[in-house]
Amino acid sequence: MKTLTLSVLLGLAVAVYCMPVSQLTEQDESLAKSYLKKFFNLTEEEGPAVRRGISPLNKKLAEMQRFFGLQITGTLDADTLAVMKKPRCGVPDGAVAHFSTFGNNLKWQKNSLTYRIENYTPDMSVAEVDDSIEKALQVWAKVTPLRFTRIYSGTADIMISFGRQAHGDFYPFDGPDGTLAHAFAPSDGIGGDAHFDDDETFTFRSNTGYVLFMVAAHEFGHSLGLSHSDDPGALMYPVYSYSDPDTFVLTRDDVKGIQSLYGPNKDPIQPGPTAPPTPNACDSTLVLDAVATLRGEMLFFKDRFFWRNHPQTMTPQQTLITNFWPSAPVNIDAAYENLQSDHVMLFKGQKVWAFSGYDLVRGYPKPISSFGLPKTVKKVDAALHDQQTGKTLFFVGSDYYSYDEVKKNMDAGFPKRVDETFSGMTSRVTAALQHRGFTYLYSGPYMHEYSLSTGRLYRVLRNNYFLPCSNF
Ligand SMILES: [Ca+2]
Ligand SMILES: [Ca+2]
Ligand SMILES: [Ca+2]
Ligand SMILES: [Zn+2]
Ligand SMILES: [Zn+2]
Repeated sequence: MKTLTLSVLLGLAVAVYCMPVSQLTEQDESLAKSYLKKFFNLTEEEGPAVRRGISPLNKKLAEMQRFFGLQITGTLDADTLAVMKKPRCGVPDGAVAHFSTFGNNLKWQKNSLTYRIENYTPDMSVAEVDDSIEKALQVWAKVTPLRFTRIYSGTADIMISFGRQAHGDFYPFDGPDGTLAHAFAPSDGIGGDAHFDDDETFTFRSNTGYVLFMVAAHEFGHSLGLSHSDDPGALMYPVYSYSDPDTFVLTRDDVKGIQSLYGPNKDPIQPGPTAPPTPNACDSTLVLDAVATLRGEMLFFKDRFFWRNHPQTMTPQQTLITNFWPSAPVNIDAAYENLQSDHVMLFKGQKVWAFSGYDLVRGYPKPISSFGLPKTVKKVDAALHDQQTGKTLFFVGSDYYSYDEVKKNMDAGFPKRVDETFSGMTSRVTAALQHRGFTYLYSGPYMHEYSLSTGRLYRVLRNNYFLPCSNF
């Protein structure tokens, strides 16, 4: 880690906020230490502690927090611990960067590579494993001149095996969860090989257990010379997230990474689709899908992602929606926090999902007609929960509805026209939020600040008012 960036980061480490979680235990601290040793090269004897009592541990914590886009405190807080507990790849995280390679131009000096599946997991059929591995290699073959040939005996460039705990290299696995797999950078011998932790439950395509295709596609990125990316949308992000294998596409970050080593695919085949870029808070034309609060934080939804922002710190942290709520929809229409039930509600099409913490509430998803919205309403554009009255407003086109969360029914006299209540709001409301007594209606890249009780418009602001651009 560069010393220059470090001193800047530590300067930011003043405001520490606490999530409503229990105290850190000794177990948490030893978990953090072993995590940093494994993935961020923390060593016990890293020279004398720097002035002002900054220990190597704090330094490594800051490095890890920066990599994952967490608030950089240099101390072990609840958010940091939560990331450390997520299932992930066993390869260490390198320097902070978008796609990165292992350095020294560690790549194969040939485009024709062989692979061999040495053994199988009992979790899946042989045909399913073969198919997952083949498809995972094709992910990379599609965008490069690399071609893969399977062999059934002898030594292949990429030897693929399942094992548990100590399995013949110096990197024993850790039982269920934690590390899912690891792979070695291109070279002779163990180079290029990929090992999967058979204490995990691998699956072909279900979202319970780990999809072997996803884990393998990531590991083969390492087998070909890619290191980890800090782009939370990238395949080479170190934390596992579920994706449907049938619709999976590489992000531009992954494609740029692998093509920096091998160049593009020269075969005259149609270029496959690539994932849209990860939304950027610095994009002044950004139109958010939905905005909501969550226990004092703000959530800004866009595509497969959301940013979390604690108003006191203003350091938005971007993550995949499914990393937080594995059963949640993506590209949502609207969201709000129900303070009465402590649920976060996510809307997509004619369905609504309710989450309590990380968990889907029983009985959800439900149809949006369960709120009493007419069946003709195909989707909700935005939802706003009013803390004062306990009412939730649903914006649909140029109209809005008012739902009473206590009585659990729609208020009479609705729908009303939006501009009847909110002066000047003649365009579609795309997202809505209440904060410190003000009501914010988003429309396109703008945000309108209102008093809900009088309907008076105070200010028109850019989308990034609460979501500051933080490319530094
Ligand atoms: Ca090898
Ligand atoms: Ca494991
Ligand atoms: Ca919306
Ligand atoms: Zn990895
Ligand atoms: Zn291994």
